[in-house]
Amino acid sequence: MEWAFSHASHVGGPCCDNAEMDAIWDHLLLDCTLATLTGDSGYGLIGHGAIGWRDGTIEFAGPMSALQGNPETLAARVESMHGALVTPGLIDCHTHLVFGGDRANEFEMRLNGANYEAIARAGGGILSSVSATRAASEDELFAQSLPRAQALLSDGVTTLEIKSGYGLDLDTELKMLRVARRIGAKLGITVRTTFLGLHALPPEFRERRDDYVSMVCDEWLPVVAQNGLADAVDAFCEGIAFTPDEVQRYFEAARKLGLRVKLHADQLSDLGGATLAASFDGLSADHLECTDEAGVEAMARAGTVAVLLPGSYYALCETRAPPVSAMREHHVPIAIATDLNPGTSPLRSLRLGMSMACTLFRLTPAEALRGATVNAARALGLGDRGVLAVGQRADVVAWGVQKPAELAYWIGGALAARIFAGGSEVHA
Ligand code: DI6
Ligand code: FE
Repeated sequence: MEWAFSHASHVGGPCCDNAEMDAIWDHLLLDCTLATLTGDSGYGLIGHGAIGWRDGTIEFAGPMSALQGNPETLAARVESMHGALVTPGLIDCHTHLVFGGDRANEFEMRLNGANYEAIARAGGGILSSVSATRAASEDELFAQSLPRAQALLSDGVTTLEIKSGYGLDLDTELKMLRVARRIGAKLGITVRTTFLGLHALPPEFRERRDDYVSMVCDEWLPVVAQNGLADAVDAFCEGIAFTPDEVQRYFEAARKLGLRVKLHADQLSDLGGATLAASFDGLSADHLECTDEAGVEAMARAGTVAVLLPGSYYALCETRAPPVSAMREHHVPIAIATDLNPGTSPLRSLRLGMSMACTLFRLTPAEALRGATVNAARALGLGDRGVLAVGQRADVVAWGVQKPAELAYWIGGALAARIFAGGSEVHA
């Protein structure tokens, strides 16, 4: 088949403008190397591909040879990508990027011999971020957090999850969730919010654990739900945080309100967190360094996604990697996220997280890309994104590389050339 379209345009360059004609799509990208991520494994690669969308929804994703008619006339904007790799927008399904201050001092302390749990027990750690987050006004918190979201966006993230959990009083928790939503609106990307009420015991409840857990379950959760400020709930189940029994109470309260659950599970010790999350049909269990095979099997049965967080493993100089072979064997979907937080994972690039997942956890580059797209969408309960297919949201990234393995291969830097969210071009 012969076409009369010109190859004179280049990525980022001019394109033809058919706005006055009755083009069928808003935007059509030609000569793409499409990594569709459709199918059960691999990249779902289509060479010499094209992708077109209208009103924010993909209406064509396939080989150029399957386009009907002269491609130049099919959309209001038609551009050649000259073979560039095109993927779904990346999805960072676990972040804590709204917080006040930083904890670079603790990074220094750890490298001078202190350990993460000891710093936390001495009142530093999460509680030091709680003080800074409470002290910041809503506008200050927004101003401090926005550049972190922009950093993720600038290398291809078009959907991200943000947790509360550095407030630990109701007003500050709500402030964090509002700031998270505001970031999504400002950047034109999707922000999903998660209420992390059980993150650490606030200092004012040091002698009253049960009172704190009751208050979160019986008073705060209903307010968060009524205000529509959270898409899911999460807890930190760990020796330095909350017990499985406390988490169970909290999950029961969430379930009554119709909120899905996620869990920080088995990061530093095996408290059976993976099994607990699975028993509540959890969207995901995250970390999982210490999870045993029974936990992996429980996740497989429940369809709970394993979210691996190599940034915290790296920054804490951990040595026990999550049980990736067992996850593969039991067909547990694996997602990758940054865990962007001030204490254990100040990681501002999901693509760097994919690289770390390959080198530290031995994922293949295809598993890493699936982990930052299709499986990450599932970890957020989103069925409308994560693959390039007709009917999906037009969250689309064109990269300055041609081979999908390059996304995890290049360590750091920014490779995204063009970023579209819901069909509109978004810039960092
Ligand atoms: N996510 C968390 O919530 C904790 N660890 C993790 O990976 C604590 C984060 C922090 O120290 O602020
Ligand atoms: Fe986390």
